[in-house]
Amino acid sequence: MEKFEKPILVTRPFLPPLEEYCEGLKEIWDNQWLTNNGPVLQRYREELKDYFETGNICLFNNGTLALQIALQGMGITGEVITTPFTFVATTHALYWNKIRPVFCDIEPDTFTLDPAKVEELITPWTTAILAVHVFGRPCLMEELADVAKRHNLALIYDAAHAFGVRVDGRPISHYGDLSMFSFHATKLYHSIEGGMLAFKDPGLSKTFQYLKNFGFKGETEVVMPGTNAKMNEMQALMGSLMLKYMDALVEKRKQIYEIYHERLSEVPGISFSPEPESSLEYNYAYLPVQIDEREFGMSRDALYAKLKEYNVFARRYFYPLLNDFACYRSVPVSQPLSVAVKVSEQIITLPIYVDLQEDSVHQICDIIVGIGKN
Ligand code: T4K
Repeated sequence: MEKFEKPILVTRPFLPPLEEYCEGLKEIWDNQWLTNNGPVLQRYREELKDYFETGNICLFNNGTLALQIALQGMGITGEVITTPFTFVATTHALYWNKIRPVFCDIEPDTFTLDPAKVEELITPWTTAILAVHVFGRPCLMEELADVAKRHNLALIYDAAHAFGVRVDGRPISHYGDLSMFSFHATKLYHSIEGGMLAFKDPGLSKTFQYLKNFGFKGETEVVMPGTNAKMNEMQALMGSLMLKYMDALVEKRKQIYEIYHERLSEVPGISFSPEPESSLEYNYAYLPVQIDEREFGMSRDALYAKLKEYNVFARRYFYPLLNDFACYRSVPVSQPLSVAVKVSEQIITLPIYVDLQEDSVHQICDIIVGIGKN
């Protein structure tokens, strides 16, 4: 088991050829237009409309602000049922809108909200479900839509990890009332930093435009107390260039996933989520595996620490659960979060990125198998 000479991180951003970005920068220099709905952003928005097969999209400078603005613009208040197994920004977006998060357990295959348990938590104050397609695996969308419909709740998806995912031949954003995508550098698709909302109700478009630009309508009228959440031209340029590489990026990630799967799925104590079904075009955004301490012979935390000795920097996404963070510890939890607790204690996300060489993936697998045996 050989130690890596240089650190292997959980992810590295893909970057298009520098010449392509420089070429695009020339245009931005010529335009002398850097942000505030510039021409590169306008063109990029059209490209994304095609990609997402909808006109109802809005771009932002990051995913967190996009989600905050989504909740504000949709008028969500009171209580929202959400998952504790996600990145902390999901719940922060609720909190910034003075909405009470109600943490609900997840189901064990996709690590997404358990629809039956969501239903148990509905109160007269519930206005929405905020579910997360964690690691890019779709939530149980049909069941969640059914619960939302029967109780007249908005169904909002944090699709930060789900760029490029399609279900039954349609972009994942076509499900639910609204989806938020993150284009952060650590995502398989990025615009350096960036975010996007895709939504059903075209009436929301204007509201989101106002909210991300200080509430301005024209030059002299401010119609609501907005914030500044605009995407700039350099971000839009990166996003636009990245789009044409998407298919190749997903294909490469799939190959990496397959090596890990082949090498590790039979190892006692290591489990993968079920293989994506044929109706799902998956993006291989992350590589989560669960470690059963008893069978593997070592806890997830011990493996995580041991891997570092070999210069492999896996991550424990998502541990701790959000309700265990100091700022959310006082939020009452009225349901045992048993599945979420178990997954959060067992999960480890292994390195996956386009520049990761196949030899390196094999080396990581050799290390893991070797560690498990000792
Ligand atoms: N909802 C969900 C479900 C999310 O996962 C996120 C973000 C959001 C909402 C909010 O969206 P944004 O507002 O971010 O658009 C990272 C990302 O910062 C965060 O965007 C992401 N989720 C989260 C899952 O991961 P950290 O604290 O783990 O990032 P960091 O700096 O430790 O980077 C991770 C690895 O990537 C490191 O090994 C270093 C490497 N890296 C990172 C950057 C930024 C690079 O090699 N190059 C880079 O440029 O949060």
